[in-house]
Amino acid sequence: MTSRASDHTRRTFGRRLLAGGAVAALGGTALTAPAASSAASAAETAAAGASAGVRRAGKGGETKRITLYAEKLADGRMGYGLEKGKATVPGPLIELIEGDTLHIEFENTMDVAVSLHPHGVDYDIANDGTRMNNSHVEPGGTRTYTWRTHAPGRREDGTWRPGSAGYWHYHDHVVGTDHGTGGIRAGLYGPLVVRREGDVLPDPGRQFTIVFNDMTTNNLDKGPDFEATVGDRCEIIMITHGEYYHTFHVHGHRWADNRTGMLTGPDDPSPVIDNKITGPADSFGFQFLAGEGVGAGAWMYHCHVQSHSDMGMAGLLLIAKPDGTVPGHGEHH
Ligand SMILES: [Cu+2]
Repeated sequence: MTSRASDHTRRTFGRRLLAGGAVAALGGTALTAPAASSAASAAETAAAGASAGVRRAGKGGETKRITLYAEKLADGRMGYGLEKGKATVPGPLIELIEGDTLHIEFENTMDVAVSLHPHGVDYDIANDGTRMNNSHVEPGGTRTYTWRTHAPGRREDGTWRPGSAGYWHYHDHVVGTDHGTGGIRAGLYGPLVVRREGDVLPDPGRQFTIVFNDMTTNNLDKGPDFEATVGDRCEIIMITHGEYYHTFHVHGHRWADNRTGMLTGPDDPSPVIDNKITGPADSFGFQFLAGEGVGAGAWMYHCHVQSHSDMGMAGLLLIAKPDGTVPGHGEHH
């Protein structure tokens, strides 16, 4: 834990987390090599599994460490943050590769008890993050939560054990009630992505977390806008919390309804969709090439329950042309 190697791991990992967590605020520049070529050729490259143009997840098995703070924000919301005073709603994007172990040094800076409860990863009961087993954190207290992940494989009895890879999330389980109803409502939730070795990676700064929480999006009355350039490999991590069922829809883009959101080849039977029903604590994610086959524009995403979108559960994927302009958009913005 105090070795130079793990310090190095911690620093580099922290930067990765920050890059992901700050996504919503970044305009950013296109960092991708294949952005200049046509979107179609980039897709073909990805489909062919060629290394040119796509980055892929490396081998898991690392031990990583982060510090996470639970904080009250000035406006009454509550959030998780990687640095004191910098909590966000949603919380920071945490990314792991199957086989990784994550130790989270967790500090509660609030005046109420709080916790950290993950979905999808492996944790023993001492890391459950609930009051039932005393794995919450009192005001001013600290605790180390440990999450582990594993690759898929055959069990001794011959059955297949799924791996940890997926689009998951974490949240409080203590504030308000023993189910964290008050904490989740106030913003104590965030995205967790576990990749399999070889999974295609999105472009840096192009990961967008969208959380339908009650009748808000990311606890905002109107959904936030996200920015990309045509050809960028973007990733949406979609999570639902609260009291209602929603349908998540994106204009002009589609994804496969499977673990990665991508087809593995021409015979992959996964349905291809552009709209998905989602209820409390569901999560899914997918990647898309911005504007593929349709071009730049202010592409909407929204809940497709009509009264919900009418009440503000909608935002924009602002996909710019290489010159930075978004056709048909700007004058009203
Ligand atoms: Cu809705």
